[in-house]
Amino acid sequence: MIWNEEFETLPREALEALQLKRLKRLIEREYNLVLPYHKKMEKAGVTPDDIKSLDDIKRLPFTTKDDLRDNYPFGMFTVPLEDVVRIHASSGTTGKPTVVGYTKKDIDTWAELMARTLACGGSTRGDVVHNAYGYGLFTGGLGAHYGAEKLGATVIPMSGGNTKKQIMIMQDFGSTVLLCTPSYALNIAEVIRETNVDRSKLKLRVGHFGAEPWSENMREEIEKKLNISALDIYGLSEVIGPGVASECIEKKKGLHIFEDHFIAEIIDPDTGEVLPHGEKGELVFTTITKEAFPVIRYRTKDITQLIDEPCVCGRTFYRMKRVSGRTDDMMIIRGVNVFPSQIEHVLMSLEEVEPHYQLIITREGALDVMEVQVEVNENIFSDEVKQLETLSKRVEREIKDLLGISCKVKLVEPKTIQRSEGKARRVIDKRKI
Ligand code: DLL
Repeated sequence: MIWNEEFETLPREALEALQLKRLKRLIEREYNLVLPYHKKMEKAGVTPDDIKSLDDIKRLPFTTKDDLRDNYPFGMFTVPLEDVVRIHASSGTTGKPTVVGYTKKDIDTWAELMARTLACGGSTRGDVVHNAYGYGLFTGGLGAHYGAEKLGATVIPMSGGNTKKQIMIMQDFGSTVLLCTPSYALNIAEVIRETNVDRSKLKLRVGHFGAEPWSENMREEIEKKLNISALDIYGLSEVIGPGVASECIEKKKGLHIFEDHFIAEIIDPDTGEVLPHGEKGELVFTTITKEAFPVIRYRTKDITQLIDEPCVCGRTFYRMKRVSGRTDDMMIIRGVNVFPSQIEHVLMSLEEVEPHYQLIITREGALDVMEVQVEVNENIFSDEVKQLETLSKRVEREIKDLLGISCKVKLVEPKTIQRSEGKARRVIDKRKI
């Protein structure tokens, strides 16, 4: 179901004309109102008058997390604080969080984007939306909440955690749509099984999962265990929060970017050069309708590629492939670039192991060592030691075949790896501690 036919199915040419008009207005505002942007543009030798076509976006300087940190907390806002009605922040791994602000109109835009996202899963006002994204400074909870209300659905503001209660509410209130991280969805599925809840008593139909990387295999696992359609949703607080891009239930292959509000580019993370559609690189966003905190060419560090083929759902927006990792997620193990998603891919293709894993990186002497800790399923764990040994050797071999590096595999008992209630922590890099 398409929520906003007028914009979501705009012919490409009209869409690009709209983007250009909005881009020009944005650059004008940033140049005149935000000192850090004025300085950056001055340094790059570009003024608002230089933006004559969409292609001219390449002339504009990038924005990075460091820019936001340098101007902490509100230095890059375009409006005075009295026009800001909401603040969110994303917790950085180190130091101060990244702070973002919204005007009343921004909140409306965001709600519209999340309503569209839910409509991508076929949801309507008749749905009961179980929102298990965390409420608070994180954009997931409130962002999804306002979108579900805008859709006219019935929202249950659960937030994360207390999984047994979540399941009871799902049964009693008849939740039809589940919103949470994919790792938490698996956690919920596991508790449903352990507590012998009759799956047929749940009305769940679809889930919108995001906020962390996940794989096709993990989608299959969630769909099978929860008996729902699992869709990928993407967003980041610096750009708006959830509601930047979403898969449609018709295709489930790539996420439509809401291009009437965001211009996406893919760049080579090393050179900053813009790459042609279809090539893999770092995703960059310019927000062309936000008021309080718009960003110009924000480097997300997320790795993906753009798909410019038409989609069966009728939306004309380009799609992005699922995010395969982040440029700063990449571990260098003995000189080889390794992304957690690659390991996940191997693990999820094996029936004997469960989708709960952690990667522990240490250094022994001058050598990096990666230990893959993964839970085995209950049947296997009670089997003979020899069988476990064979399995761990097999995992090691499959990882070696894919990545060309050796690692240690530690098969652990079911339920030993800490369960996630939000974003899962997959990597513990002890080399950095
Ligand atoms: O995670 C916003 C969000 C909430 C998105 C709920 C989807 C659902 P941040 O906390 O700022 O915002 O984290 C943003 O999370 O740059 C990606 O690295 C990662 N991420 C978000 N969605 C996906 C996804 C929210 N579908 C960062 N696949 C982003 C992979 C994702 N990574």
